[in-house]
Amino acid sequence: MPFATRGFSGRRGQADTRIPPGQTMVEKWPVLSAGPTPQVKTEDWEFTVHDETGTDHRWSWDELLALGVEDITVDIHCVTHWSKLGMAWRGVSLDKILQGVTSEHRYLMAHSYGGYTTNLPLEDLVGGKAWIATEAEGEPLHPEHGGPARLLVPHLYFWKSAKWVRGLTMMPGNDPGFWERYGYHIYGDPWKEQRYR
Ligand SMILES: Nc1nc2c(c(=O)[nH]1)N[C@H]1C(S)=C(S)[C@@H](COP(=O)(O)O)O[C@H]1N2
Ligand SMILES: [Mo]
Repeated sequence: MPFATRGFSGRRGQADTRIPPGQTMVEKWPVLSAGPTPQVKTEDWEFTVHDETGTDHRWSWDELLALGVEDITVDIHCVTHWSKLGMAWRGVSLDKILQGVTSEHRYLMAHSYGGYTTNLPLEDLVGGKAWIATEAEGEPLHPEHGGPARLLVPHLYFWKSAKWVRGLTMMPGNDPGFWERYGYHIYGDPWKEQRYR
């Protein structure tokens, strides 16, 4: 092969199995926000889970971190066709948040400071698949990337990873969130190219 060294084709071969169809790898991390960046201080930050009994489960910043943080290395895939591989994150597993919540409902709406919403099935937030991320690439999450805390649901397109997340509401049905109402796919599996409806 005159146009590719063995090293190049080897690297590409490895990356191909990690890049979903229609995606292109990026090195720099783009910022995509539908509105202005909310400025939320950790001392004011609060995370709330609302269930159908009317009970609110609340965590302050310190209470969140006291649940235990873990390091996660994952690939992220944006519906606008970029993927960033091997990102180092730190955060609290949503298993730790949701284990204390009893609900008959099987869907959730994630709510953000600033008003963004996105819907998710409960089964996609438990089982070691989703986190409240507080750090990325070795630094506290920058405000433009959702700091102080955002959802991290790397097996779905990145619009499901709500920045500036402030809570979850249990829902009986799979109601659409912000982008889903504008025609984004209700679920968003990057491996099935579930971009739009
Ligand atoms: N609150 C909030 N969360 C959001 C968004 C947003 O506009 N507001 N954009 C989503 C989209 S479409 C993407 S691709 C990612 C972008 O995250 P980044 O800016 O850290 O790359 O955040 C998602 N979460
Ligand atoms: Mo996106």
